[in-house]
Amino acid sequence: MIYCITIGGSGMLASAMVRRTAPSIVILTGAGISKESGLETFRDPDGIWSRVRIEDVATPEAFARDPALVHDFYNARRRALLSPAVRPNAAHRALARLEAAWPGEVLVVTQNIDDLHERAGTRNLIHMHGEILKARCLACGAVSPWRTDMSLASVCPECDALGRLRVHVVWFGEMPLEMERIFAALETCGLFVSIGTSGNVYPAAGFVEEARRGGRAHTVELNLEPSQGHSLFAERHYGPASRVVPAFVERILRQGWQA
Ligand code: BV8
Repeated sequence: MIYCITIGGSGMLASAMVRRTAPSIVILTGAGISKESGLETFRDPDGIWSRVRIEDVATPEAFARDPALVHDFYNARRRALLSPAVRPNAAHRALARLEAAWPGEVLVVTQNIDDLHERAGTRNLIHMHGEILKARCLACGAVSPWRTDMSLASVCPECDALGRLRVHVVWFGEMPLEMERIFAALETCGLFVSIGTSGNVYPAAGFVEEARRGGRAHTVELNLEPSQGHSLFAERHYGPASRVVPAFVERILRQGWQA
């Protein structure tokens, strides 16, 4: 089945040539989409896991053992994200354009804890691994905005508990967020696109198989290089996200895709 729409110069939908309501699109992103904005990836040769061990900074056990070390790890990444030089790149902006112009639903599911998708204009967004600019209180459970360094001296903005805050991210061994909503979207989507992820971390790495299981999704990988699960994708394009993603979005808006 071919899905094709034509978009008038005004960006409005000029004439729908789709044979049924426009299919939904699910887009999974990973650290690679933010690399050209100046943020580090994890498993590239110069990535974060080349310098620190997951077991020391990204598990609940690590936080229980040495909360100050874990706070320092995320404080450094939060400061990097808040640097004026770090801004959304052309790939983030292309996904926001796709959401605005596509007549069906577009859902971005990001493994990233940065806010670059929001700052580029994406609205329909799930941070399945949490957000570094939020704090979660272990005393009252509140999740609050947090843009400064966090430590054992930090106070919960909701309940005033001292030293009971953790960064609002999903560590290894913890359940990612909004999984039911994600699986429901994967089951019914017509297009699943994976961008800037090495396909090492589950359950995100298994999403392409979930999308294929629904039977109707066309699956696409856009990455710098083939990921662990590259052979599971029906279509693959490699290169920097800031080049490959805008080109793909313009093609989809112009001529749809061959499922
Ligand atoms: C869970 C924290 C269950 C925040 C992160 C099978 C099923 C389920 C679980 C497992 C399973 N097998 C193993 C597990 C356990 C584990 C896991 O997957 N381990 C791996 C290492 C084997 N999974 C979990 O623990 C998950 N939890 O399953 O819970 C459960 C059940 C019941 C009850 C309770 C729990 C939790 C996983 C989340 C962990 N937290 N981060 C933070 O600090 O950021 S994961 C971490 O990896 C980040 O979130 C990151 O986003 C994620 C994935 O990494 P990528 O984004 O892919 O980044 P990477 O560097 O690897 O790759 C970058 C890619 O970009 C590369 O391919 C590169 O080529 C490309 N690239 C580079 N530059 C560019 C580019 N592409 C385009 N343009 C460029 N310029």
